[in-house]
Order: sequence, then structure tokens, then C-alpha cells
Amino acid sequence: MAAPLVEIPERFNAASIFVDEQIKQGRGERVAIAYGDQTYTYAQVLEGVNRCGNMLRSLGVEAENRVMLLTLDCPEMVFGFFGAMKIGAVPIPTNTLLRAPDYEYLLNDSRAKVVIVSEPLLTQVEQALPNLKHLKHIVVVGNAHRNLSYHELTGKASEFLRAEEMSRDDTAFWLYSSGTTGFPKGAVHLHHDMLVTSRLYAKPVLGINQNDRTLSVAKLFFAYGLGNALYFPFSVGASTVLYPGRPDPIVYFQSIEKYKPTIFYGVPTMYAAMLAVEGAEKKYDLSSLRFCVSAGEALPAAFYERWKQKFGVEILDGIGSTEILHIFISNRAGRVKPGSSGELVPGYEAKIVDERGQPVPPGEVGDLLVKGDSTCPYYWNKHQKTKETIIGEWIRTGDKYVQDTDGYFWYQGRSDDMLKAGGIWVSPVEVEATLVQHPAVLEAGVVGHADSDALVKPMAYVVLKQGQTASDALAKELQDFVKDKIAPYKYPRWIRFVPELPKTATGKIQRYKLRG
Ligand code: 3UK
Repeated sequence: MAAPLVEIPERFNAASIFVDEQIKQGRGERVAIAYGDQTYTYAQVLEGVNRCGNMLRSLGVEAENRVMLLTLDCPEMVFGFFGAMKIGAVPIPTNTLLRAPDYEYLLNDSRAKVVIVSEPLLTQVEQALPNLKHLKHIVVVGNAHRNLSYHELTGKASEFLRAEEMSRDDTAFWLYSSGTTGFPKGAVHLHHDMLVTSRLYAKPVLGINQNDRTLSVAKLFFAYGLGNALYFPFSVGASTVLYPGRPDPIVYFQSIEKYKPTIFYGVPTMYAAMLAVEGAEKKYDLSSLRFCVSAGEALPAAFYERWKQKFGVEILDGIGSTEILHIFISNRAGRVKPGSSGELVPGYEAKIVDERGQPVPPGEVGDLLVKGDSTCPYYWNKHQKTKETIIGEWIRTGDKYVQDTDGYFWYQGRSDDMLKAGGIWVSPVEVEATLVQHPAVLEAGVVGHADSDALVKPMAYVVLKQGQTASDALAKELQDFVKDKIAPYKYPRWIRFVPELPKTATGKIQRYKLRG
């Protein structure tokens, strides 16, 4: 057997590897985080992590307990992530774009004892409070109102903390990911997983080193953002720029000028928005960038070409997943095939198989399965879903792919009905279930539809109740209705009124027919 590409010790705590180790390597005075006009050195990060870990302990958090992080990207999120991990607890970076009913589910499913929440998101948690079964403390970053104050508590906590010794196979953190039906699935990640993705992807593919500065559109609560903007730079003592606000093309241009990142990680929707800013190539200086990265959904070939032409840097498209933690197939600088997801990242294995599980030859479409040591072992409390997805050492990505004779992988679509908007999962079932709550709607079918940039967004086919009349005003009303009830990015960008929906004999909506 070949020697494993990643040597991992038996016992360690991942928080020590990514934080304490940097100080041991003499990088304590180097900038770890740039945030607004503030900077935090690695020594300051270590102090923040230790204070947060001690605070969590004082609130009764023990090893293996979950701690939800419902925070906008900020230093406290970093302290919470590694602070919880350092005491052996399990941080759960959580999507900040969701609504109270989602948080009710996530807090009850995870049995998190403590949630660390940014003040602007507090009302969503408070609305869920009456139905929470396990949450004991709300710790607020910002004005705490009637809750516990992060800054008060950590100010009183000791700045010294010894890391709880963990096994490489202990749980380090969870990340929730949405599925077609039902609630999100908690992907359980282990202490060794971040080491694996750092060593297999970030170092060899990105060539990340201590002189890099990262800026990521994807927030830290996404598996993509968490690697991009936190543990990849921390794996080598580089620095990261954190931005708590909403993604905005101008803000990123200005941030690239201000902070001079060397790696910019975007998603196709943001590249589209940035490419649409007229004259940006004359107005903004992007010369600090070594290259850019794209993931979350396929990057159209035209974006690669236009970006390179305008700004003189390449975009490296790669596919990753929450379950595998980060990118396992990627384009490399200097040998990009625009429109492809690139080549296998060494250390991972991939196979494209037919319905019987047999590998298909190059040029034929099949289901992509991946093997690699950063894959989560299971979904929390979802045994059936786990068995359907994780098969021994292999995991089904749910993606259709074709490999060319040069070994490059080309995305062909999903094997389920899931779609992505701006790189974030949207379940058609959830949007349909929301639309039918509107008094005018009888039924609805939601599918992905390509916009003028070839990026897929949700589109709804709607059957109205008798006596209701289709109109632009009603379409707008339905869109607002969805935005109000569930996470706004899930709203249908187009509404088509139809007399009926295609159905199976058993009454299931045939979404593939709507996709046309
Ligand atoms: C799709 C892509 C085509 C694909 C992610 C980088 O996106 C990430 O994780 P998620 O769990 O979604 C995974 C699914 O998204 N996808 C992602 N990247 C691409 N499709 N081309 C791409 N480049 O369906 C995949 O199964 O949200 C991305 C790093 C870590 C991640 N978690």
C-alpha cells in the first residue's frame, strides 16, 4: 500500500495545530486577521481563543457538547470556533441567512447548550426560544440586551487555556447542509479533517504560504469559506480579511485595493456581479492577487476568459462539498480548462459510475463518487441518509460528471432536484411548500433555470386556485411572500402561471419535465 499522503498524529487538538502552533513557530506577532481597521496578531487570536474556551467552560460546556456559532464573519467567530474546539466541544458554524423556524430545528437537533450570536441575528434566535429544548445560554457579540455579553464574559475569563487532548477521530465541528426534503443534515467533521484538506488542497493546489492574505466571498459558516478564510491561512501563519457585511461587488473591489489579498475566493454569482461593474479594470487595482478561486457551482467558461482579460488573473474553478469539507477536484494555475472543474486533487480518488455502480469510460456521463480522508463519517441523527450517501470509503456527491481523456472533470448537473442560488443550496420542495401557503396558490413546482449569465436560479411554476387571476402584481406578491417566510435567497426569480403541473401516477411533481 502506498504511504498515506497526509501523516496525522494519533492524538492532538486541531485548535492547537491551527492556533497555538503558529505562536510556537514564532509567528505570534504576525497579523492573523484584518477586520475593518483593526488587526489581530496570532498572539491576540490565541488569547481570544483561550478566553472564549474558558468562558464556555464556565457556562457548563464540556467536551463533546455542541456550541452553535450564529455569527457574522468577525474575530469572535474565530475565537468561538477554535475556543470551543480547544476544550473538546463541538462548534457549529451556522448559516446566518436563515429564519427562526430553521434555528429552532438546528438548535434542537444539535442540542447545543450555548449559542454565540451576533447582535443583528439575536431576534431570530429569540423568536425560536419558546420551542427550544436544550439551549441554556445565549451569548451575544454586541449589545446583549437581556442576554449574556460575549465581551463581558470573555473579559473576565483567563487568557490561559490548555487544550483538551483529543483523538484524531474525535468530533471537531459540524456543518449543516440542506437536502431535497426534510431539515438540514449535520455533517460531523473530525479533528483530522481540516489537516487533510489543508495539506491536500491548500498547500499543493493554492501553494498557500505565510505571505498570503486571503479574502473570501463565501462566509465562514460555509465549508468553502471556513477553509478559504480561516483554517487555510491559519495552517501556514498567513492572514485573512474578515468582512461581516452582505456580499457586494463594489465592496470586494474596494477591499482588494485596501487589504491587498493574494488569494480571492469567489462564487460564480459574485464574479458575474463584479464583471458587470463597468470600467472596474481601470478603476481598481487588483495586482496583489496571485489568482482567484471559484466554487459552489460551476463557473461558466466565459467568466474565466472575461476575468482574465479584464484583470489579468486566472480563476481556478474547483468542486468541493460540505461532506468532503473542501475542494477535491480543481483547476491548477497555468493549466486551466475553462468550463471544467479541473483535475483530481492528489490524495483523493474519484470515480464516475453508471446505475449499477460500474465505472463508465471517459466521455460518458455518470454519478461522481469520491474517496478521501476529509469526508465526514456520518450525518447526525440521520442514519438512513448516511447509508444512502456514504458507502464504505466512498461518498456520493449527488453530481453528474463526465471525465475527458486528459483527466479533467466536467459538471453535468445534479442527480437530485437540488439547486444552488449564488452557490447556496435551495431545496425546491421547501420553496414549493412555502408557495402553497399563499391563499391564491393551489400547487407549485420549483426548478432551476439559467439566467442570462448561464447561472441557475429558482423558477416557480404556479397553479392558482379557482377564481384567482394571474398577474405581474401577483407574481411579485408571491416572491415577497417567499422572501418573508424563508431565507430570502431562496425566492423564485421567475414565476410562471400554468394550468397544471406534470405529475407521476402517484402524484409526485415531475420536476425534470418542468426543467424541459
Ligand atoms: C456543487 C459545484 C459545479 C455540487 C463547497 C468548495 O459548494 C460547496 O459545498 P456544498 O455542500 O455543495 C456541494 C455541491 O455544490 N458544486 C460545488 N462546487 C462546484 N458544482 N462546479 C463547482 N465548482 O453540486 C456539489 O456537490 O454547499 C465548495 C469547498 C467546500 C464546499 N463545501
